[in-house]
Amino acid sequence: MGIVEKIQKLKKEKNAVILAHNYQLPEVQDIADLTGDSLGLSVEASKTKADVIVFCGVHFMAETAKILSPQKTVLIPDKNAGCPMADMITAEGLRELKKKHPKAKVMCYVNTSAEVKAECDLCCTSANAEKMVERALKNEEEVIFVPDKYLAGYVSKKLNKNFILWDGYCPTHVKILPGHIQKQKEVHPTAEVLVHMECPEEVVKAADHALSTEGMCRHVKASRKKEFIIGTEIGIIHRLKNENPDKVFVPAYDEATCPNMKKITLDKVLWSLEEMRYQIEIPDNILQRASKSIQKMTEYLMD
Ligand code: CIZ
Ligand code: SF4
Repeated sequence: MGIVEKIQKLKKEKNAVILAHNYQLPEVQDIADLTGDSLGLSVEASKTKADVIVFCGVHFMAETAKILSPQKTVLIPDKNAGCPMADMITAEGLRELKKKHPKAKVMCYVNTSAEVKAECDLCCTSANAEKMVERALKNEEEVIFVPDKYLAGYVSKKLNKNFILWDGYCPTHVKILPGHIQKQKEVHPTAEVLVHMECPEEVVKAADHALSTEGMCRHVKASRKKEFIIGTEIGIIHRLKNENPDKVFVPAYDEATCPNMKKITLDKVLWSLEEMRYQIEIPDNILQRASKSIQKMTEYLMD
């Protein structure tokens, strides 16, 4: 039996669902039941009757799945697949910042640990950050927005609202430079340029649209354009090509890869199901408080 068949067989035996983030290796995306962004995947998995969730992504994403499905066993196939951006802020560090701004409301990007989420009033994703600020925080005098200074800067500029920032960023997205985009535009003059909001401001300026990963997938499907320059982790191009076989995708910079996302391999997915490891455990008091910041977000997004 090949590795894919072994994974499928074990998945059935254990009543598991396999989730793959948009940045995962192509072969991992191909064996997943669902591909998407961290919140979308966690929400969908929580609606299933599966006993086990295998999260092919980084640690904070598997934690988010656990927060939304505390009854299920959540596995991450490599315990060292972390997110350097999420690791740039600790609960302790955030508590210090909150002490300096005791009246401020605190919003965290989903790219944070459960411990950090537990210190926040609200959570957001890149797909909904702008909407969240408009709906929940517009009239607040002081807002702390952590940890991504570029996502916060993007929303700040769009809505003309100041935030108290944290010096966090994604090491993969800062590799993409305006010069890379310029170069690709010269080779592909009719292509539309889509970049992630985690990119620095000069890169966003050089693009036609700044979007989340799900925003990119939706935009491309609806667009009449045939060619796209993609400024985010290159793993997403596999999904974009699958969903839009008639369109052409060019990475803005082909070395924009996230080494942590690439730690998940088919071998590790199989091992994870065989050994039921590594299980995500979150202390109950942290889980409850982190869950509140996610619940609040969901409430604000209801129309
Ligand atoms: O929340 C996610 O999945 C991330 C980190 C990015 C995105 O834009 O989907
Ligand atoms: Fe974290 Fe950046 Fe990797 Fe996403 S691409 S998991 S933000 S380091």
